[in-house]
Amino acid sequence: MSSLLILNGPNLNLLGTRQPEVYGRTTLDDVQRLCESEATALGMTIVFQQSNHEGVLIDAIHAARGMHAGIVLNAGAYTHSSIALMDAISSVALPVVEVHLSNIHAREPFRHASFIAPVAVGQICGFGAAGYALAIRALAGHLGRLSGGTDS
Ligand code: CA2
Repeated sequence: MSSLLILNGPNLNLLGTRQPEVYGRTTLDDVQRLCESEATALGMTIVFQQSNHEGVLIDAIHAARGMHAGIVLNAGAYTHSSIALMDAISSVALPVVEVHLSNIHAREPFRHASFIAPVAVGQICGFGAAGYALAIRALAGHLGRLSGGTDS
């Protein structure tokens, strides 16, 4: 059975407790349950992780090689700053779907740029927690695990 790594960056542990007008009231535990349910429906398993530390996120990406078929990544604010995360993704050659709860393109200009996007299969943003389920489904399609077609 294929496994996916769902990796969350800085401050996402606070989800549902602060700034509900931006990020909603869903907690990270809720997001984990949603991801587990979506993966199960697709015959896949997940490992769900969050860290506030760039190096821990990089280690998790490195460790995903040989363990997971792909990665759903919400790198939080590191999205807009971390060449090291971009290099880590390039080095493991695993498909990554970038996800954001908010529509980063409708927010401050500094959030419009992503170091993850150039090395990701695609980006999903602006759909709140549902974006994680969409990202899992997109990754399953990319991996050829959706029935009824060979679409990427
Ligand atoms: O929209 C997203 O998912 C973001 O990745 C969230 C990051 C932000 O820096 C990105 O630009 C977009 C921030 C995560 C902070 O999460 C919090 C959640 C609740 C309360 C405070 C912070």
